[in-house]
Amino acid sequence: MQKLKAAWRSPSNIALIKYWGKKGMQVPANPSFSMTLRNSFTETFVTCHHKGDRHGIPLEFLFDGNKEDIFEKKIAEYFLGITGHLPFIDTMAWHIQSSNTFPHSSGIASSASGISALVLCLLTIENELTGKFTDQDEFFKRASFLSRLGSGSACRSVYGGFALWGKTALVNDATNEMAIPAMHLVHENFQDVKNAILIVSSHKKPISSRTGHGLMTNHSFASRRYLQAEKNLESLLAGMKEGDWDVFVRIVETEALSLHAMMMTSEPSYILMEPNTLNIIDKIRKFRKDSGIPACFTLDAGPNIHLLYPGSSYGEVREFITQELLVSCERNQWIDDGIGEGPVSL
Ligand code: 2P0
Repeated sequence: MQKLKAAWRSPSNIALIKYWGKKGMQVPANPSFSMTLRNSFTETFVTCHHKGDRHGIPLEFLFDGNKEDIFEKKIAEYFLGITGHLPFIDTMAWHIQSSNTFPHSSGIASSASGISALVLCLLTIENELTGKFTDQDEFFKRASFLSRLGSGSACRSVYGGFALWGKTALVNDATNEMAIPAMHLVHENFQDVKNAILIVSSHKKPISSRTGHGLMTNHSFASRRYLQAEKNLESLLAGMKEGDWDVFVRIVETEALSLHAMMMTSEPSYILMEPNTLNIIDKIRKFRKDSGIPACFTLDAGPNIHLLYPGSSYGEVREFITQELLVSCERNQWIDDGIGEGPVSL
């Protein structure tokens, strides 16, 4: 029986303008803008063969070599949801192996890298099956579209540098359907942004992102928040086009705190930041004032800090991290990351 194989490495991304709230089938309530990472990625190896007369979609999923039932169920549901787009899924039996470079349970979300790596494998297999090798642009557009259906933020991981997802009058070809690459929209001052991920806690968060997005539906501040995100995107893009780090710092920090403000004012309310999240934020602001280095923080849906800064200040910031920030990190854990070039076929 013929076996087909595909393998991809795909990175995680950190949103600078946050996607928080959606309408219908993974349609974002506001546009988001992200930076694709270099060192935090998932590697996925997929093999499949014709399932014969077996029912359903036979599927086995291993994470770090171990069977993972919860992920397996999620992938099975996702596969069912996209068979309309990729009908061959339903004719095959699947074996999927995945691993992440970022430490297991470091509190770093893996859906963006995990889903995008899986989708890229599926599309490679589709190409093998049909013998039609779509051009690169089409391939990645489709990858972004299908990733979005699995996890919104995953659609942005398909592109290196910066990516923009969601319709906005600010950029002509921006769409809710998929992300578009956005490196060309920014000044060369932002070609080498570094991201130190400071692990404040690796515990499982009490409220999933899916639930959090859902709580935006009846949120008192939702419509204002969506307007704010659009306005912040406008300011950020204008600042980044000019190479202005001061604008970058101001908008990126506002976005991070607005995201968490939405969580704290949801009904029911919840808090994902921890005391050490605030300790680190204070120290970063003080460091910026004292050193003049435009280092700033952003947050994902969790307590960990993403410290963003220009690559030209790597030495000073590294010293700041080891001298002042690691005491506030769980088991001194941090990840030395930065802007990356996007997925790679293995
Ligand atoms: C983002 N986050 O823009 C925002 C900001 C986290 C904080 O989107 O329900 O896993 O799978 O579409 O993408 C995390 O939620 O949510 C997220 P689904 P996702 O990155």
